[in-house]
Amino acid sequence: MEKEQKQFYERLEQKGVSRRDFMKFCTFLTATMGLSSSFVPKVAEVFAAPSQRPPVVWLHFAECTGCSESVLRSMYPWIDELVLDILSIEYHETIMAAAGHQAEENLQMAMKKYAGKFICVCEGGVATKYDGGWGKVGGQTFLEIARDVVPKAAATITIGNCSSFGGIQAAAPNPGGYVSVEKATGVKTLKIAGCPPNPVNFVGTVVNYLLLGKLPALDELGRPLFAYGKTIHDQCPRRAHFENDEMVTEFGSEEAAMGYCLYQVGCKGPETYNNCPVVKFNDGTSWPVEAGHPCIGCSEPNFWDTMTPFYEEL
Ligand code: FSX
Ligand code: SF4
Ligand code: F3S
Repeated sequence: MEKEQKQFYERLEQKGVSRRDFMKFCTFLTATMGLSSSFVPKVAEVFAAPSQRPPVVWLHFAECTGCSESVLRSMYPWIDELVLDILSIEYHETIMAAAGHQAEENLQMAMKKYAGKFICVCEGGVATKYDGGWGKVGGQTFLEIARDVVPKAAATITIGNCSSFGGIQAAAPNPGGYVSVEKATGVKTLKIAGCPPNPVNFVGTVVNYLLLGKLPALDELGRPLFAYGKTIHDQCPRRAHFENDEMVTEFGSEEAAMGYCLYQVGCKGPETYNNCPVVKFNDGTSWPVEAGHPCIGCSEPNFWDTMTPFYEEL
């Protein structure tokens, strides 16, 4: 174990990440997960000396791949390595080396070998009209793949609004009959909502599972409470302006420059559950409202229909 940890820290250092940077990240992740700081060393251990690497089958349906991109690229430049270190990714169309028949064989083999034991991660909505004819991978429809793979998993995590709630392809008039993975398969899923979702919330969910042996507590929609327990509005640094009726009524105005509340230009923060104001994106750089853009409600079901027009007051 000690040797393994030493090697882990050496690997990080080679990437220019000090032990201090890593511990800072673990502290941040532990706080995001809603655990006390006494868990920080244990969280670090999950990465540095993983006692198990759960097999993962990662499926793509109808989506923009922004979810994978957000996990694999934008956060800490080295987080992709951590994620790939603690999970044993058996199948992932975006990052696996295999292609064609070989890739499909990998999927079949993983499903057989780890039946009832693997974690399924899904991105994208599933077309149901015309026998699922609107979306195929390797000659099989999304619908067939989802119904084949998801029921065999120990648990399914739907990452992003598309797999969790249907997403943009399910927006009216929804010609392909797109639905969430849960609706397509009848299997309850854990939902890392958002378009794109925050990678920290995915990593937090996985670490929770490895550390405590169970998935985190969920809200009634299936979103982890640690991440989706409060509204954007309740955590927003512009909230005092809202209370004082200091409103932006036009983009590019003096009020906008002063960082006033974006409610009147369409902010959906009061009806959106997510932790963006606290966790932020891109290594804690910023998030929509901080950048001067109203929240469009991207972690809520059917937000393309229910939260539009985006620039009109709720
Ligand atoms: Fe959807 Fe994800 Fe938005 Fe894109 O996989 S939630 S369109 S960020 O890519 O599914
Ligand atoms: Fe609420 Fe949006 Fe105003 Fe922030 S900017 S206080 S989330 S309405
Ligand atoms: Fe989405 Fe609103 Fe956060 S648009 S990224 S939930 S601020």
